[in-house]
Amino acid sequence: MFIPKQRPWQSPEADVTPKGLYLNRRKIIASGGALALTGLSACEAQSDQDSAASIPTGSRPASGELAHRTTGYQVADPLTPYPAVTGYNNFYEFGIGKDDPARYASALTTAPWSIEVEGHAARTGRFALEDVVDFSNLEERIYRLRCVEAWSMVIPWIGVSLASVLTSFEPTSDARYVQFVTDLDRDEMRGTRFPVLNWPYVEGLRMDEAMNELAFLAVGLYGEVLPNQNGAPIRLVVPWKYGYKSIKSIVKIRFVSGEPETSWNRSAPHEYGFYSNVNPNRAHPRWSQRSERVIGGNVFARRDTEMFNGYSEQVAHMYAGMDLIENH
Ligand SMILES: Nc1nc2c(c(=O)[nH]1)N[C@H]1C(S)=C(S)[C@@H](COP(=O)(O)O)O[C@H]1N2
Ligand SMILES: [Mo]
Repeated sequence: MFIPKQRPWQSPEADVTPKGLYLNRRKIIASGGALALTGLSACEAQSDQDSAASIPTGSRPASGELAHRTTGYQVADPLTPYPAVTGYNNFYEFGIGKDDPARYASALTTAPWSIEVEGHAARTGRFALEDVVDFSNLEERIYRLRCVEAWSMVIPWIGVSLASVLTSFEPTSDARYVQFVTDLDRDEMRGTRFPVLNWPYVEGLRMDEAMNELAFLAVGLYGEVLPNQNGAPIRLVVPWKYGYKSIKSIVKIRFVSGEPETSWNRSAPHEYGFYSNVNPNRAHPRWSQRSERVIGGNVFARRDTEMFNGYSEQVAHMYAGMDLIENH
């Protein structure tokens, strides 16, 4: 069920609760204790926790811990160690080396941050990130990430379902696809001074894919605010597709009627299709996709790559009857 989001000016506590107390209150609610201390009724606290859609908090931490709840999204494999998750990255806006993002992405200004919403939806315009994501209602999801370069990680993301955010913009029936656009700042993103890709980085999903329960918008990982190299302040996570679909540092969301342009498809269409579902049966023209290198453990650690990265149960139905080699 979708509960329409309250606007900031409809939120009584936005103008009466001092920021410090407010943040503190969120922590207390998240830990499930000591409600009496805040002077709030249990009912108010409950509605904060239970609402399916975002109720903007008007605030988000700049760094450090993010209050969140755990969910059933787990995987059997061990988590990739934090230093690897935040030190071995692809974020070409900061350079093409795996350690360039960790080195240079700190230059990106992530607050204030706004997202422009365009196209076939009732609510369009520019929204502060705090009005798009409810930072008092975050969840953790442990997902596998499979890069098209044949390596993989297991990452504990924190964020909100993509469906909850997209629904809040009230897309119309003409919205058959959604496109996402990364920030482009030539001063802060040193890699964009080189024509490696046609900047800004763009990605897209079919609407049913975007509304799938697994599609996620991350604002954190390992219990903390998302490091810049991982796509701060907000990035997509689509665990059944190759990593490049999980676009970072999103500034624009467009509801469109036709298949939108995507950066890697535009750059090398025979190598990277629109769908980009993880598929061990379709080799990349230059290498096999049968197995993957497991990052963070033994340098020789490998595992077999699974169809849809192991998420067939949740996503295979969306591609029934489609030739997944042709529609790669
Ligand atoms: N804007 C943008 N998003 C991006 C990329 C990029 O270069 N620019 N790289 C993609 C690729 S190839 C991968 S594998 C993942 C890596 O995410 P991580 O560094 O958080 O593990 O981000 C994806 N999102
Ligand atoms: Mo990737």
